[in-house]
Amino acid sequence: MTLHVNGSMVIFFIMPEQQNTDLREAALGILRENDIGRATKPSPNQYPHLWNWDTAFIAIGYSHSNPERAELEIEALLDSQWDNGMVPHILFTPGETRYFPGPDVWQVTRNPFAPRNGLTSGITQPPILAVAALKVFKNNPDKKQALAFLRKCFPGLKRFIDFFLKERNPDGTGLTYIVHSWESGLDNSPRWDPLIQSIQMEYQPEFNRLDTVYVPASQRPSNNDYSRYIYLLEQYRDVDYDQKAIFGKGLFLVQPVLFNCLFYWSLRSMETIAHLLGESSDYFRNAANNLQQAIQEKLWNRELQAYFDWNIITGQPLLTETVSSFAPLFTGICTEETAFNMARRITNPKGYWPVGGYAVCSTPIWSPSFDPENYWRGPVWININWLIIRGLQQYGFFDQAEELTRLTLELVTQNGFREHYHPQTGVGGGAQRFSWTAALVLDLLHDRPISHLTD
Ligand code: 9WN
Repeated sequence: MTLHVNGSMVIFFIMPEQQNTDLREAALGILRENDIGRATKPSPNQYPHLWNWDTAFIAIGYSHSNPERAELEIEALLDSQWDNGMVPHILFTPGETRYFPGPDVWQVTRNPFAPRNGLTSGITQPPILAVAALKVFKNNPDKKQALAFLRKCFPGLKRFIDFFLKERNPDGTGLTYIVHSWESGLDNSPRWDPLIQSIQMEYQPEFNRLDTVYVPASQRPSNNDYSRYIYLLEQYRDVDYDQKAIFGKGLFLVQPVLFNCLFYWSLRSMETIAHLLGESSDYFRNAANNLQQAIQEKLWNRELQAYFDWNIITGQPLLTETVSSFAPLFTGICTEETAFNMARRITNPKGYWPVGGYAVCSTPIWSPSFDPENYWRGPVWININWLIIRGLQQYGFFDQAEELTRLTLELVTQNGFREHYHPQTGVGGGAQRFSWTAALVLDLLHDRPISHLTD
């Protein structure tokens, strides 16, 4: 049995229980290594700031062993919240220059709602913070402290929900949209190719990439795509990050399945949190019910029997199937029949679960865009597996969920805590010593085999 930690290989000849203890210790070591004070960065060099949905996963990881730290992670991220409720996708570490684009490029203080120190990006990321807050509450045996934490972060969590319902709700159903592929969290997914490529740039942005210093360029977006990412940023900066003006530009406007399913899960979590605090939960329950209906009506494609993102610019679905099409499984909002079909597709060796390899591919093997090494275009991601495991459990596919849990833990044990993994060989790619991989391994180890049924 081998365990790779911090790039070096440690050899173990041990029984499974001991193996789990070692993996747990190694995972906690990664989180400690990435500690930057009140919170944890995603990885030592590639991502040296705080990222929105990474922080939520990290808090979940910490919640079993160190509830105070888990609470602090969420509080630190909420400190970056804009006055319009948006929790930005990045909270920058002062003086840190290893990541591009930094605060000098974003220049968010042009917007009256941005924090006055300007140390954030101007866009958001998948809203899973409320889900994390509720899990942190549930996993803390000291309920007095746990309740005080919920009370403290409730206003911020609510304002983050409000942001989507007020600023990003064109249909009035709560089906929210994103304005940049970075907001999706699955930045380089082939789903975005047609949108990114159709952006007509009026000029070529000038910049130096830093994301290929620590990670091979072959695992990162092309220069062509990256120029368009920066072009979008500059276009939004030009309108001072005003939400209406960004919408009006019509450059990248999508209502994604995964993003909306996470939003739905957050609304349900907020319903519970409000209830625990003795507040009215009607607002969240109504919003969740409306969103559930909107996902079914707008994102479900009856003809193809699958969920697809909606491109607001063309008024058409984006008919590129990737792993994110399965998101309704973990929210529990699809029918038993659909869940059965999804489970069959996920376990298909020609699609997402290669024989002798590792599931779940972020883009199916049969797709012309499949690339086993380029991020979000094929590799396995631990946060996605964590969500799929929950989905399989929700619909009673316990054997498949258990097998995916086992494979996921084996993948990390043998290849280290990487950002993502080659689905056929298991070799790690992207950033090294990646925090959410460590955090979600901690959660999987803690809860085996049935972890999320009560949430
Ligand atoms: C841009 C930090 C983030 C994750 C995203 C992942 C990647 C950033 C990048 O890293 O995105 O936000 O520079 O590639 O795609 O999901 O939150 O880990």
